[in-house]
Amino acid sequence: MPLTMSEQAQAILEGNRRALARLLTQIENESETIDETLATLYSHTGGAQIIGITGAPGTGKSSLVNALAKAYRGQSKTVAIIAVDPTSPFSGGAILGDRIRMQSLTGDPGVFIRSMATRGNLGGLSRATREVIRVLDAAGFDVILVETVGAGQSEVDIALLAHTTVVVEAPGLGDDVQAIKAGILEIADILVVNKADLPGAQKTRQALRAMIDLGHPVSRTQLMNRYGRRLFAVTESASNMLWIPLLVETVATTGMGIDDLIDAIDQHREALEIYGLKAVIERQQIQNELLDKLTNILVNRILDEIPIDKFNQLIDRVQAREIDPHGAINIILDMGS
Ligand SMILES: Nc1nc2c(ncn2[C@@H]2O[C@H](COP(=O)(O)OP(=O)(O)OP(=O)(O)O)[C@@H](O)[C@H]2O)c(=O)[nH]1
Ligand SMILES: [Mg+2]
Repeated sequence: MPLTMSEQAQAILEGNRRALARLLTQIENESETIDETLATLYSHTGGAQIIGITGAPGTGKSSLVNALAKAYRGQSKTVAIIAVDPTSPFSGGAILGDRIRMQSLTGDPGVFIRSMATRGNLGGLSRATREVIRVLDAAGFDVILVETVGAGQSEVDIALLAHTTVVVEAPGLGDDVQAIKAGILEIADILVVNKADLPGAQKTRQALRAMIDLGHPVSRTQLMNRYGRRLFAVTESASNMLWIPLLVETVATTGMGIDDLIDAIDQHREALEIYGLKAVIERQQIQNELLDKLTNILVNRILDEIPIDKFNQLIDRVQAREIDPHGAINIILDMGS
C-alpha cells in the first residue's frame, strides 16, 4: 500500500532509504503529489554542508568525490553524492561509470549515491537538483557532494546552490592554458589540479596560479548580483568578503592531497561563517527560488488563457514585422486580463 504524505516524510526522516529513493524519483518525474511531503521535510533542512564539484569531462571529479566521501566517512560524517549530468538525456551511462568508480562506497549505509540526467530542459534539471539536495539535507546527511560536468549554465547553477564550489582541472586535456576557461575563477572557491601524478601537472598548476594572481577576486555577493537580482540588503561584512581561490593538488586515485582538499573546504566554510555569508547565500537562494517559481506560475497562468492559434498568429505578425515583440507582449497581457 502506498504511504501517505506524512508517512513518506516520516519514513525519510527516520532514515528509510527506500522511501528516500522513491521521493527522489518522484522529484525527477515532476510528480505533483509530493508538495505536502516536501513542505513537511523543509523544516528539517539547513544542517547539511553542500559541496559542488565541477570541471571538464574526465578531469577526475567522480574519483575525487569518491575519495572525499571516504575521508568524510573517516570523520564519521554521513555523505550523500549526487552526480548531475547535464549533457546526457540518459542517466544510464553516467550511472554505470560512476557506480564502477564509487564501488568501494556501496554497501556503506552512511553513503547514499544518486545520478541525475536531463529529461527535458536544463532549467528542469537544476530545479530537480535543488529539491534533491534539500531532501537529502532533511534526511540528515552531514555532507552533500554534488558532481556536475562543467558545462556553462549548470556550472553556475551549482555554484549558486553549494556552500563551497570546487573546480577540478587536470593536465593532458589539450593545451593547458587554453583548456582553462576564463569564467572559472568566478565560481571556484577551491581550484584542484587533479592527476598531479601525470606529466604536465606542474604546467597546469602554474597556469592556474597565474590566473589567480592576475585575476580580480570577485566577492560572492558580486557573483550573485551578476547572475540574479538581489532584492535584500546584506551586511557590510558579508559584502566585503573577498575570497581568493585556494589551489590544491591531488591524485584522486591514490588519495594524495585529499587531506589538503578537506582542509581547504574547511577553511572556506569557516570564512563564510566569520563573514556571515552563509546566511546571505541562503537568502539569495531562497530569493532566486521564489522568483523562479513565481515566474513559472505566472507565465503558465497567462499562457493557459491564450488559445495556441492566437499565440501562433502573434508570432506570424512579429515575423511579418507588423508588430514588434514588445507589442505582442502587450496584446498577450491584454488578452489574459
Ligand atoms: N593518473 C590519474 N588518473 C586519474 C586520477 N583521477 C582520476 N583518474 C582517472 O581518470 C579517469 C576519469 O576519472 P573520473 O573520476 O571518471 O572523471 P570525471 O571527471 O568524473 O569524468 P566525467 O564524469 O565523465 O566527466 C578515470 O580513468 C580515472 O581512473 C589521478 O589523480 N591520476
Ligand atoms: Mg564523473
